[in-house]
Amino acid sequence: MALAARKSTGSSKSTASVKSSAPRSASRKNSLPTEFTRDEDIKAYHEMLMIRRFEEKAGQMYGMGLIGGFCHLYIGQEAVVVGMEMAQKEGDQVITGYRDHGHMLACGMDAKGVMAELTGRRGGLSKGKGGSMHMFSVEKQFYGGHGIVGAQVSLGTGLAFANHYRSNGQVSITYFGDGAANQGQVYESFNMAELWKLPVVYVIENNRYAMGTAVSRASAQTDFSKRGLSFNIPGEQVDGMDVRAVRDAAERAIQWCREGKGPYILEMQTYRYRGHSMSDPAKYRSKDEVQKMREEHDPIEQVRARLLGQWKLTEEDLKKVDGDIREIVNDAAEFATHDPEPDPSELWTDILK
Ligand SMILES: Cc1ncc(C[n+]2csc(CCOP(=O)(O)OP(=O)(O)O)c2C)c(N)n1
Ligand SMILES: [Mg+2]
Repeated sequence: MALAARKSTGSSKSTASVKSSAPRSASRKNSLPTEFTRDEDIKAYHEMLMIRRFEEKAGQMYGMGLIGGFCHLYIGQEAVVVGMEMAQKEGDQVITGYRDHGHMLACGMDAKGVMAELTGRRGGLSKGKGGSMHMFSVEKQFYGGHGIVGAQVSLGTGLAFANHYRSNGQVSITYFGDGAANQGQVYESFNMAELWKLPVVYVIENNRYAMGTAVSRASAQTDFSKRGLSFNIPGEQVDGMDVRAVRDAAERAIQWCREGKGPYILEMQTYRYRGHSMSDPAKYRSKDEVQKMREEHDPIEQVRARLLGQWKLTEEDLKKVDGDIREIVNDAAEFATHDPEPDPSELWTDILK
């Protein structure tokens, strides 16, 4: 959908004034995000709920001992990846860290393949040899799944370099966390990206914690939209719990990149409801803090309220959507439970010799 056709633009704050030609903040500050159409709200609801139910099921299966190793759930952050995806075009690449199941589902990767990878089965997207943090799909332009904090930032910049070199009009959507934003290679990447005007949107998912460390305890500059200032990279703070604000900001950022103006930073202000990983009891924050976010800012509940109020869908309609999603997730879980493990001979394939 064309940016120009929209009534209003986002509820985000911008530090983009570092460049005279960059989008400016004043007109957007405190303004309402562009309304979704009925179909867009239904799509956003479906996609976010799909991620949530998938993650809940993955959490259960982990508890049952069916998933081993690390498993980082994305519950609470769904609006970020779904809003970004709504502004992308086919061919744009996505790369992220280890909290990656939502990104894969939003890219259109098969739920069965993702779940079977979590359980280490043959039908998993990495043939059961990668697990939660190591899945890729060239077909869907998803480049992982990276366990080394911040590593994907230089790789995502490399994807943008390839786009630039090939003049293919594609944009690299490179996600990383508030903790990763303090990594050195992030700034080497920023420098090169701006110097060579590479088409990369850096999406900083600020969920307020890096493992058990709150942002304020680890970061000298807690406004992550300003992290590109010294490189002249524009940035915005975005309400990452409102899928409409995310899509608005994503459209501005992606358009900026496609026009050849270089990289763009989006700080998505979001929240994870679960612990850092399945082994984290999350004692570094109060139950009230989590409860307040769930009750007042839940990204799915916001869309649900619009579907029932503004779009006059009924509880029955939504139950049906929920039922359809549960069926897809249950099928994926069933497959991931009964698909065989890889043959031992697979230990010697797909490795660098
Ligand atoms: C280079 C490196 N250092 C440390 C770790 C251990 N580690 C794993 S996740 C994490 C926190 C990252 O937090 P953040 O970037 O905010 O992402 P989030 O988990 O909140 O999505 C750390 C320190 C690692 N995996 N890689
Ligand atoms: Mg974090």
